[in-house]
Amino acid sequence: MKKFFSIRMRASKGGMHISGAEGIYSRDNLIDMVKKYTQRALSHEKGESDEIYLAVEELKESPRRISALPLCTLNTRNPETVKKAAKKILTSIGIAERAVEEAFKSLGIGIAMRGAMLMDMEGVRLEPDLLRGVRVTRMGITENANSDLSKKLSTLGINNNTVREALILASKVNRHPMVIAELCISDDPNYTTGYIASRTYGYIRLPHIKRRGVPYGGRAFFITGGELKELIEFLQKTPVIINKINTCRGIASVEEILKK
Ligand code: WAQ
Ligand code: MG
Repeated sequence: MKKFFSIRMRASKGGMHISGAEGIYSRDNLIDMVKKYTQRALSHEKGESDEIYLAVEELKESPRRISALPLCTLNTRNPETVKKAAKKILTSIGIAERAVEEAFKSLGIGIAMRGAMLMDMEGVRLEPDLLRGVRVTRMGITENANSDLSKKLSTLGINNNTVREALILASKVNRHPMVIAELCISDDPNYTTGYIASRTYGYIRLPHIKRRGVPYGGRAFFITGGELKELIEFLQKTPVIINKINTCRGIASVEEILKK
């Protein structure tokens, strides 16, 4: 069996978080990638990190290979239209309107969680640690899939780490049968595009989900059925690698998305 490694990096400056990233790599690429992650921590636009933590860990099971979710961007113009669109989309797959309300409310009160909230279809919080949430790790993308994705995103003018990494995370999360959908708002005050992801509709980017300058965000996973412990184990531990990219298309309206 070929050996795979998880590399996880987290960097800070004067105690302030600067950058975090991770991936799954074969033995052959390990040393190059450790160098790349170190460079990334040192040359971040937020400044040069003075503390860099790198975890390199051999995976004891071979990564599950999955396809990325298809991607599109919704034509939303402000937080109000995003909420409306999110309600239409999420209620169409069985999530209660009050659960969507609850998710937006919880993500908007400014509590910075390291991980995601887990919500049932009615909006009841289920994560064991309500302050920390559930942190998804051990995901990556193959070199071929990454260059295919970069090409497709470039034609849309959105080829950056933020989009690529969010798509990888969402593709892992929404792979699990207990996950019905995910709602995400970046915690970067200058990054105002969020997304909804689901197996039904794929990864839908939501421009202007928040106003510029808001320094918090978060993630909510809407879940149903099954064993919570097993889901959390999957999200935190099971290695998953994207080896195939789906269609990436430009701007769409809610109506076009719901037609699917
Ligand atoms: N697992 C679970 N939750 C996480 C993780 C993780 N690995 N990483 C971040 N979060 C939570 C945490 O509460 C963060 O505050 C919040 O999500 C936002 O994280 O296509 O950059 O890393 O243009 O700021 C969306 C891209 C970018 C949309 C999302 O999230 C697009 C983003 P951030
Ligand atoms: Mg962030």
